[in-house]
Amino acid sequence: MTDDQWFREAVVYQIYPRSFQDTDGDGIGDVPGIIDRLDYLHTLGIDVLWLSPIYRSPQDDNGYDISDYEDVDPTFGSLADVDRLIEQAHARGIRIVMDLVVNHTSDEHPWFVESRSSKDNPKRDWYWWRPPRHGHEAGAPGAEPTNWQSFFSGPAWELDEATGEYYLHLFTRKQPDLNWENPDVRAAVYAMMRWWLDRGVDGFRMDVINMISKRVGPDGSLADGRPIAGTVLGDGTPQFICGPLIHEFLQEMHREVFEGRPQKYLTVGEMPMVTVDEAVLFTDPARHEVDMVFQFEHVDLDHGEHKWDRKPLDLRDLKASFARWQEGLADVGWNSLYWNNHDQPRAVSRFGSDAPEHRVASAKLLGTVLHLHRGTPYVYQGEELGMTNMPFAGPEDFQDVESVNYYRTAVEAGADPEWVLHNLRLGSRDNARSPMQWDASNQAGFTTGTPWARVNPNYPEINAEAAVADDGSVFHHYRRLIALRRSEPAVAHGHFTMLAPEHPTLYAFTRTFEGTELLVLANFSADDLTVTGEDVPGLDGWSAADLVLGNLADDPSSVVAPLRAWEARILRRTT
Ligand code: TEU
Repeated sequence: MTDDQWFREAVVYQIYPRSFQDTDGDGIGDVPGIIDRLDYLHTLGIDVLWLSPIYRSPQDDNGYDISDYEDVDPTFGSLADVDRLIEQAHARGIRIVMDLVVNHTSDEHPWFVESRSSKDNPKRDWYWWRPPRHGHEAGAPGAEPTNWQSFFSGPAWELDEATGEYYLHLFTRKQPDLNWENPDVRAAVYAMMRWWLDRGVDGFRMDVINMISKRVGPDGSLADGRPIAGTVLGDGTPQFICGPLIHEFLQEMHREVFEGRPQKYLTVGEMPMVTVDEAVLFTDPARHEVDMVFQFEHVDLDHGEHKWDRKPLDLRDLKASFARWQEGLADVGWNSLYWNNHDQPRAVSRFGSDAPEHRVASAKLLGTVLHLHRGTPYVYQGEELGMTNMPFAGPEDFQDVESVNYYRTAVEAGADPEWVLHNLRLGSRDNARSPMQWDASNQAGFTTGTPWARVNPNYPEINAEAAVADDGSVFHHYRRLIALRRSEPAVAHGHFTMLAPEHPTLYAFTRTFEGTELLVLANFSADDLTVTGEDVPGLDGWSAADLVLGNLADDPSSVVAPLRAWEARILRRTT
């Protein structure tokens, strides 16, 4: 491995600053809070911190709507705090990766304020402005320039009354899309990125970066849209997912921002709907685009007709998806690995079991399976504690703009409110955003004030202080998984082979590297599972003594002993 591939051996920890640690009592997490918790993160053993946005923002989408890229929002602290964070993280060997949100800005960003001020403003073309649809009056139903639906409900176009034109917003109306075809926009973004690198950050997680190149024109199909009971909007995604100039833009970004610097930075592109074939192109080191992408296939498998319509997950589909990505990026490119982030419900409640008797084992099993795939694993704050989904009572418990909009539009369109609520409980992003549970004290040690989002009432039991003190906790299992990655090169570099793809509850695979073979066996169920030589060819060549890490208190007596409820084993042998 060359130095510029260091990210392959790294484990990244995602912080959602708003919910991580508050220090000033305003109920919102802040940068000094992150600094206070660096020792905890160092104990866990992670290499990189990715911070969700802390830039100046009206917080319409919790900071993914940025009004000043080169300043810190006062709720999170100051630039001086970030400098201190960088310094103190680096002192512990931890790198800092910032969120880069440049598909859109806030509508309060000075660029947009200027752009909307008049049709002939020099920055007019920095965003996507269009007159009403031909033959329609501005503001009339259906007058939007295209029928595209926003990701957060409703049309993707908003009328600006003053100039009579519409601007494009794929997300909320307070997140207008930048026009990347304008070279001045690109130059401004690159300059901002260099400014952060000069401050000492170690890379970027790039928000919806595969949407920056668009064909703003054709209507979307109605049938393939993301229907929310009764909507008549269309699916614009074919026009802006991995659009025509996307590779050109990313290569230019690499040249203008990263090339020629003494350090290899980490770049990860968040790419909804990206395919394996596209991901190979994006992550081929020879093409100089990004190191890895966040793809969504595995977290969309339990979606029905649309994101909100959930269906039970079939483990065979999950394995088929992972196997396809492992194989697709085996020779060229690289995978990112995640169960969780700030947009996804909690993994243990979704892919494991949050029933009290299974929570710890299934959370460890999920970590085991994920970290043993080939790719760079991401841990989302609280995942290492087995934090669960929230017990939401009613619609008033939801705060996220996506959830709030969905509830309103779906109920307005005639959907049964109980059904909508049920969908939100399972799928709302608010599940991931409840405050980090540090200890059993008031508000879980997150804040001395009133937390911006409710703390999960299970914090007296599920919290970091208890987990660190308990050698059998999910935390220590994650710590061991990360340590194993350090001591065993097959974890980062081994060749991946999926076994028993058709088995409904067994997740089994091998990793092989320079004479070492790892075998991972995981029981995705609460029933005992007997693994046979048919599932795992050559099973009797393995012995219980090969066990390097299990997830239950007592190790199995033999390798053929049935896997118990949510049991996961990592075995190792040399040939
Ligand atoms: O998310 C992009 C995205 O398309 C989804 O994951 C999404 O936000 C949602 O869950 C769709 O159902 C990124 C950020 O991660 C997210 O927090 C932002 O809201 C969004 O972009 C806009 O910046």
